[in-house]
Amino acid sequence: MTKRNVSFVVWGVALLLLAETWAQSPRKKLTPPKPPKGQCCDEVRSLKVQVANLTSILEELSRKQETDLRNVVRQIMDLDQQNRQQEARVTEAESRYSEINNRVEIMQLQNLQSVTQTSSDAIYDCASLSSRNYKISGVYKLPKDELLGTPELSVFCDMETNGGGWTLIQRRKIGLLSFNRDWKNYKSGFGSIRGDFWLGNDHIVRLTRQPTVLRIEMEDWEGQTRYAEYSLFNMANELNSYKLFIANYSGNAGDSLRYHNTTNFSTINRDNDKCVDDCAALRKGGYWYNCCTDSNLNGMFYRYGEHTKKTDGITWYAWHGPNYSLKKVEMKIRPASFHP
Ligand SMILES: *[C@@H]1O[C@H](CO)[C@@H](O)[C@H](O)[C@H]1NC(C)=O
Ligand SMILES: *[C@@H]1O[C@H](CO)[C@@H](O)[C@H](O)[C@H]1NC(C)=O
Ligand SMILES: *[C@@H]1O[C@H](CO)[C@@H](O)[C@H](O)[C@H]1NC(C)=O
Ligand SMILES: *[C@@H]1O[C@H](CO)[C@@H](O)[C@H](O)[C@H]1NC(C)=O
Ligand SMILES: *[C@@H]1O[C@H](CO)[C@@H](O)[C@H](O)[C@H]1NC(C)=O
Ligand SMILES: [Ca+2]
Repeated sequence: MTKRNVSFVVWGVALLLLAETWAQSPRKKLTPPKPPKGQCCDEVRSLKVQVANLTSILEELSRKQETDLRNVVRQIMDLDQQNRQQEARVTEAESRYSEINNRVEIMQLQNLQSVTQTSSDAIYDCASLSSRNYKISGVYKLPKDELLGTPELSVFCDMETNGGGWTLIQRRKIGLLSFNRDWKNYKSGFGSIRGDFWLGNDHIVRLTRQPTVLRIEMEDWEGQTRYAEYSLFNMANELNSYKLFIANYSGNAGDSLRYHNTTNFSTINRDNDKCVDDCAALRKGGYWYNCCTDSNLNGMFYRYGEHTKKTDGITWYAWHGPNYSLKKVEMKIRPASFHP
């Protein structure tokens, strides 16, 4: 397009020169009929104007080309910057990834070193993780520890409530999982660590070998929350039927575990309660049944509308009586020696 314009201009200039020589020539010997004098000079003037016009068009064109070029350069620079930003984002993601990797490696390293560690150094529970500055609530993997004879265990840590360092041993909130299970199930644990679960009696026994605090948090269907805390919580081993020992209640839910103090654990297939009835079968859970309940945190989950009709629900008598099944429960433990 530009080339054509240039040749147009060249053609115009040639025409102008031709016209000028023709106009300046004193002897007009041209064969075509002579144009009148005025017409000739008008034509030259018009050609001059045209040339000037063409020149200005040409200048404008080159100016336009320059701005076009500048725009292209700017676009390239923009793209380059975007590219650099994207690269920075990738680098950031990579560094985060490697940070997580480092954490995993540290855990593995600690796992390897655990044989030579004293038990106070070991990653033993969520409290030890909290002391090592892991302050985000969520799922953690406790490495196995030869010295303590503990296998690898996934736990959910509450790192926020009242200073954090809590290892969850139970949660009810979704309601799809049955808690009406047998001795073996309660012994090794069941459910999903982010949802509803029982950590397992053997794991709980192991985690409570040192003086331990138990905290129970509850929510009702009206959205209110209450808690009960026992500054001493202990569970005997399987040989002693996972007998419960609790002391020193505090909280605002009322003390509905005291009635279960010093009773053995019962399940649907193991009646260890202090009653002629079979409480585990009546209350449809695994628990430290007396005769039978003042609370039943592993009972049936009932949804809103059904939650006040039965006596085998998730109950805490001191708060809502024997016929009110709670919406949410969490049981969590931490060493009595823990200092946030
Ligand atoms: C100059 O060119 C423009 C268009 O490019 C045209 O509109 C204008 O009439 C021209 N002027 C003369 C004197 O030829
Ligand atoms: C609790 O279990 C132990 C053994 O596991 C047994 O000796 C004891 O009698 C049981 N206590 C009750 C009240 O059933
Ligand atoms: C549970 O029983 C033990 C032993 O009898 C007792 O020392 C403790 O105070 C009791 N706990 C509660 C909350 O009553
Ligand atoms: C009982 O609990 C209170 C406060 O929770 C605490 O100060 C006290 O030391 C506890 N007593 C025992 C024997 O654990
Ligand atoms: C709870 O329900 C049972 C039967 O479903 C009933 O006999 C009892 O009176 C109820 N108790 C309360 C406190 O509502
Ligand atoms: Ca019985």
